[in-house]
Amino acid sequence: MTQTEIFQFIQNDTLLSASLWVNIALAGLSILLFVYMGRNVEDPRAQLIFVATLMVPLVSISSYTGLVSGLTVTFLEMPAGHALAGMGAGPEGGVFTPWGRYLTWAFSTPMILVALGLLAGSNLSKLFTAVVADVGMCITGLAAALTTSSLLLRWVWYGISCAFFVVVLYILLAEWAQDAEVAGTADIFNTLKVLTVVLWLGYPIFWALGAEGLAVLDVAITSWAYSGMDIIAKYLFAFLLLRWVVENERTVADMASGLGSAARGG
Ligand code: RET
Repeated sequence: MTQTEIFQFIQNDTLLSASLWVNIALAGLSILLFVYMGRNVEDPRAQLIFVATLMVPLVSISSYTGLVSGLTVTFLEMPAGHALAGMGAGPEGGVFTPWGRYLTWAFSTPMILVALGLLAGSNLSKLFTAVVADVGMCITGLAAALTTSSLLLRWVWYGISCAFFVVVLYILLAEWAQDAEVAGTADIFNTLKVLTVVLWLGYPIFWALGAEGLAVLDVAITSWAYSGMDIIAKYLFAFLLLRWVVENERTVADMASGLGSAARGG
């Protein structure tokens, strides 16, 4: 199947293409809004939180442009035992695999964690661990989506990805929640933590239920599920975080940073 054919396949499915275009539009608006919101931020730490957060819609607009154009989408024949196996590859058969989504998560989600870690006053060890585990989660999730030789191995990749995810959850829920108390940012951190943990749990659930997993949900519904979660986990999340940073720049500037004391922990 050529890229043009894939592009046309997506355009012909209004529900599917709308799930992608909506995010391109919202990411574009978010970029403009966030640049405007951050125009007077002067503290370097607050600026770093801003830059990390601004990267989220920038990666997102790139990700969705790749998907909508057909560049980062393919149709894969599923291994024996999969609910959609034996359909061949192509628009009439094969499973719609938006692999660009999983790839670009490896660039966007670490930015979310950097922003959260800075907000919580994380030390460098925890920040590094969270980011590396998160990239591991995304890349092994990509491997799960692209493995076509064995159904078992698709789910083995899925399991490895979940193991990385547990590390991220632990740092968010246990380590950074405590750090944020010390840093005096617990209120906003806890709001964003709950938003993040609840929404991020949705991604592996929808992957498992979607066409690439157990095939309970069809392609357009799965795509909308991710797009809807993205809207809240990225743009709403970023907006809440940046609004708080603008209003509390002094608190951010005065935060005792653990970043320089990785070896000592704490
Ligand atoms: C996969 C499948 C394999 C198991 C796990 C997954 C988790 C994905 C997550 C994605 C979060 C994405 C966000 C994107 C916004 O930019 C890869 C679906 C655990 C948590 C927040």
